[in-house]
Amino acid sequence: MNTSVTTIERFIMDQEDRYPDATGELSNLLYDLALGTKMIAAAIRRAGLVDVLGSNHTDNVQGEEQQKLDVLANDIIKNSLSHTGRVCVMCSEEENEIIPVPEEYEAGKYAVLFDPLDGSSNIDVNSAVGTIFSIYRRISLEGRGTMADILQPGCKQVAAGYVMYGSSTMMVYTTGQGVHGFTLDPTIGEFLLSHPRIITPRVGKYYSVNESNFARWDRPMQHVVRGLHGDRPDEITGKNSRYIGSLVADFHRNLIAGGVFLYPADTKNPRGKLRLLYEAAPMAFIAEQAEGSATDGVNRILDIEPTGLHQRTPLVIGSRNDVGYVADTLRRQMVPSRPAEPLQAPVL
Ligand code: AHM
Ligand code: MG
Repeated sequence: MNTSVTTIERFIMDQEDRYPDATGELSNLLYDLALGTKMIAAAIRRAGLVDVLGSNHTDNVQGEEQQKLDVLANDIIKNSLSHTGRVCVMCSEEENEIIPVPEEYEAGKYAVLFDPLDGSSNIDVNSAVGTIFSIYRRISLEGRGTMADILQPGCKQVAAGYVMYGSSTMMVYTTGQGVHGFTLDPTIGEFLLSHPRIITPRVGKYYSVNESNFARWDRPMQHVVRGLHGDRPDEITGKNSRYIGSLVADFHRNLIAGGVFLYPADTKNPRGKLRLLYEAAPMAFIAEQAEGSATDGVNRILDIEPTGLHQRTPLVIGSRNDVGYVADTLRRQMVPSRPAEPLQAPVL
């Protein structure tokens, strides 16, 4: 048995010790999030049993009404953060408006944005889902936080991370000092350092995209994906396809093994499907810190100035050379003098 392990708490504290001016608030905030996500992990573990344990399909063993897991996860994260005095405002993919911390609690210096349970449609089939979070320093000067504290470009994030509830539960985060991964040891209930300083391969093995949207993409995007299939060996070596439909799981696999994830705009989602603030920006911060990159096809994701809480964006993210291939190819294919290729069914 290995008796020398690094808990997430010790790791966060050790990192902070390197900064003499650090007050410890960000460290504690990360630890609050780690605690909240452990509660979500515990709820997910029992998800398949809820109907078995509930007495009448609506009540659980304590007689409380069952909540949908994404609502439960949302409440857990809010409750983990609101009373701490470290946060002035929150905002969640599950809620329409910003969530200022309640008046009875002190307002702190951070704004926290989160997607409490991303990919929740996968829960029913026991596939991986995740929580994504993003932290900004407040820019308002006093009181409860405001919309301005939330609507900041991704390059201003002070921390971002995700927790993946998969075959094991993992937390991966960055504070701008590299990307570090922790695996939850369920026997002791602690996240232990398992993946220090993650660097994503410059060229990946995988591409990840929902191919059922192929006919809804524009021609440049179809050209790109044909290249990823291996149809244009003069441009790029073909890759292997992997797609779960759960951003955290798709991103995590590509982060570790190398690859590119795409959720482009299509005729059904003309601005893309994924949300800039809760999904694209935090993942882009992690990708860049792991030496990968992220773009909407034209702009670096971290440079986009948000204009709305639930703004969507196309997303191309992962291994740096692969994201570069996609962006360069889109740029070349957009040149109006080049005739568009005839629309063909994909070669699968
Ligand atoms: P959600 O926030 O409603 O869960 O939707 C986001 C999810 C992502 O996890 C995933 O990348 C994407 O939707 C999958 O979409 P699709 O089913 O269209 O491929
Ligand atoms: Mg989501």
